[in-house]
Amino acid sequence: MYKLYYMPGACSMAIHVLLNELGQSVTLVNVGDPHSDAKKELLKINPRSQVPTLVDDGHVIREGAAVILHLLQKHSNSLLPDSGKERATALEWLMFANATLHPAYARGFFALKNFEGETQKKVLDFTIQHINKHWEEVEQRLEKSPYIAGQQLTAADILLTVIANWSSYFQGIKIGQKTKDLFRKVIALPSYQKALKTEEVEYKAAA
Ligand SMILES: N[C@@H](CCC(=O)N[C@@H](CS)C(=O)NCC(=O)O)C(=O)O
Repeated sequence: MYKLYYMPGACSMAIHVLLNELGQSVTLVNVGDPHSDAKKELLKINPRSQVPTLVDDGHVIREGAAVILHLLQKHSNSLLPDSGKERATALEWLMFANATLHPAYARGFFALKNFEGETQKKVLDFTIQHINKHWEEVEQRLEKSPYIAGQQLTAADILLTVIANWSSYFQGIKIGQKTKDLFRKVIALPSYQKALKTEEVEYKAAA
């Protein structure tokens, strides 16, 4: 039995969708309120107090990429090719989402929280330029294949779709049409719809 510490719409949503996709039942713990008992409980098992944090039968797994790989290895699925160049490509895009695109948005959130006025504007302009370059790269890639890693849906598509929905916190993020087509396909999955409903999140990035 799984327990997932999550915040509505955060990167933990990719794990939530994945668990649904894999047909696994999960106890969800919302740590969106920083003063809640749930957040204190999370701090006890994750010193960074971040989501996603997954508890798998008493074993705590932190870091989204580690959680995704753990679940994909454990349950039968087609969300990560088994071997070869296809697997390498799917992993590359998963890590791009987790370790390049996610931190780029995180810098934007950091600027919104910690800077004001002209300084905030400068940091945000710079950050949004970077985010837009990343989305351009995604768009170019999707001109060649229907999914980010090729012909089949992989976990990378799910994580990209989750991250894109943070764009409404910022002004000036540009996402191409092929990329939005991908988001529409991903959010149409019953597993994604269920997660949106449970977390009470509206999907805005495909519009
Ligand atoms: N490297 C971590 C980053 C996780 C992360 O930044 N999570 C955010 C939400 S998307 C979070 O928990 N933010 C609250 C905080 O850092 O206190 C991972 O991939 O799991």
